[in-house]
Amino acid sequence: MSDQTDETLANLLSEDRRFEPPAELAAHANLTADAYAAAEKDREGFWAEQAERLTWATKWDQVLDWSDAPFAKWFVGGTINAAYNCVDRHVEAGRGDKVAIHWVGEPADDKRSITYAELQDLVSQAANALTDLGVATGDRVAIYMPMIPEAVVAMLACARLGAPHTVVFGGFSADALASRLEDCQAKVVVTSDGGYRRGAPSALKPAVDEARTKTASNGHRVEKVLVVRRTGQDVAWDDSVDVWWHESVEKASTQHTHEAFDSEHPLYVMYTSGTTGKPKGILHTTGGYLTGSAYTHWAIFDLKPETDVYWCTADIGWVTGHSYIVYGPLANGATQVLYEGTPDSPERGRWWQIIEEYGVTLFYTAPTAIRSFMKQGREIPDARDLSSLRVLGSVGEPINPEAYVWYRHVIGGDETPVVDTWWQTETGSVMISPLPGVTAGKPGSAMTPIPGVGAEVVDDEGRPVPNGSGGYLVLTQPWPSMLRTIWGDDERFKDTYWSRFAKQGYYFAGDGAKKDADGDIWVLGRVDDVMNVSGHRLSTTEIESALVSHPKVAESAVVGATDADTGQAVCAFVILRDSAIAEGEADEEIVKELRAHVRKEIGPIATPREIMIVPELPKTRSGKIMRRLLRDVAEKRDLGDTSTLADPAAIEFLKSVSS
Ligand code: 6R9
Repeated sequence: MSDQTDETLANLLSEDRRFEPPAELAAHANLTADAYAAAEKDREGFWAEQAERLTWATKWDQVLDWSDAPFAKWFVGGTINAAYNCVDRHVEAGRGDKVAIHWVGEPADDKRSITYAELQDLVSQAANALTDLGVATGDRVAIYMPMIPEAVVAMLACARLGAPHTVVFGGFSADALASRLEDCQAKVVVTSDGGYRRGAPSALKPAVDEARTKTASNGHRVEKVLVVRRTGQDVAWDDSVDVWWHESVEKASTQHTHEAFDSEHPLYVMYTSGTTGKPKGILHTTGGYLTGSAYTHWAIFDLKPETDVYWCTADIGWVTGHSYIVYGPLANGATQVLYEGTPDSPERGRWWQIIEEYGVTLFYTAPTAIRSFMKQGREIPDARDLSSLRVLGSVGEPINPEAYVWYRHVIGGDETPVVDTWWQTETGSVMISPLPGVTAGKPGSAMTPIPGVGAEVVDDEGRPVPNGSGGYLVLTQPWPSMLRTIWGDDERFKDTYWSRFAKQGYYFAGDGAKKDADGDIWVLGRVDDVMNVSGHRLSTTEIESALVSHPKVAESAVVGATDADTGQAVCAFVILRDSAIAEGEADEEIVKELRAHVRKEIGPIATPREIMIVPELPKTRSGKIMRRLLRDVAEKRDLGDTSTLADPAAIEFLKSVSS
């Protein structure tokens, strides 16, 4: 990729706005510029210092054992309990009355604030109840729940028992659940009767029943299902398996003596989709993972636990919910908002109302959400007082410069730094990000690896590319929160991440990236998102950014479709802003305008062959655009029977393009 057509990146890289950290934030920043050099000089010493922010039962003898690379051991010989670190120790330190979780249910008057002392009781009760159900250290427990406090409690109860959890996103189908239950041989499932979605109860328990039947026919028996009553809807019940939460957990003792586990004891398995085949069970262990999530949450959000109110809008079914709702913030003793619902229910300004009501200071969300708010117009957030905010975070995909600037300007009152955080399920915690009190942010760039992390952009041979060029994003040094393996498949672990640059010993992230003239990193998206048009390499992200920089466009997705003439051709799907729709201009006119706009912004080579105006884009549950489906549409492939598609939004989308 080193010969990437540089002029095609001009749009992104000519973005020259810089945002210095606010003086007040810089003056009191948790992490300062000297941390980079300190970590560079003594990386293991730096990570050992970060591990000191946790409470260990036994201190480690060795920071890192990399002798069996790529199988890492961090804080070797140390013992620790993750749940104790996230809950009990704050109570012991006299902070039991501090709110851990301001839970906001979807029905507007459904809320509950839980202190650390209350959380300690709840987690102890759940640990006792799970023990009664036969869960022992090392057993796997699946969690399939809506965003209710019991989900966090269940995760921490598992951690307390040393029983690795696997949280399966509540929007996944019974089949997806079944394959995960089987892969990790889960003994118990924690679920609820249902959850609320846009004002209506939506069932969860039937999917668990179905998945259980399915796994049984494949020879795996789920022994018990623990069920929270959330919506009160009718559920099928099997007395030999099903147990109500309110009849077990809520009746259990609040006294529970925790045990300390080896630093490398498995904490959880999180399934993530691979490029092909079955999902990969990413394994995270205890001491290193907790060190990484706590350190990064403290450093990147500049967390001041006494005064900040933090809110991450992710679902706990994703890694972001694990590291930045559960483990990082709670290990740091933060106060945070946990929200059950969608951004636009019961009204489009619900998120901003919550920020105003709880005085949220640190906010973490995804570019896809930001772009949908841009689409609705600024009047909605403008109606609320968002002045409490002091750091805004972005995660999940590249953030277009336009979205970054809108986020900072409209949500952040033009004062708050935006931290664009690059990381993956596999990395466990953020690897590349600005530091809010140090970095002069550039819209669209994740900037540099944070202190302690080694990242590079390399060419096909694994050589660092010069500034101004593109290549593959790699991590050059082991880090504490790195995945330890793919559950049950060490070979796939080695093949997927460590074989591409085996000679150098680099971790291959699967993302393309570019270093700008200053050496700052711009993540361009998965390497499979890179198009090749007439021999020119074009990044989908870059063309999407150009489209979104047009005032009529709210969101866009670009794919490369096979083309007889050019190899691949650029096909764009575009969602218009509400204000543009209101003007009523004909689609053909807008398409013409947009083609000219891309040509001007990037160059003729990037001009889309086709632009389709659509009402929605098909997205995965974690908000990533389903590019394979878009490619099928762009290449006019017969999509066959679409009724097996799990996602109703995808089906809606397909209807809109076929009509
Ligand atoms: C945390 C999370 C990982 C993939 C990753 C990359 C994309 C995440 C990004 C970003 C550009 C960022 N990604 N953050 N791309 N800028 N700030 O999302 O984990 O679901 O495993 O996805 O997401 O492509 O490789 P996960």
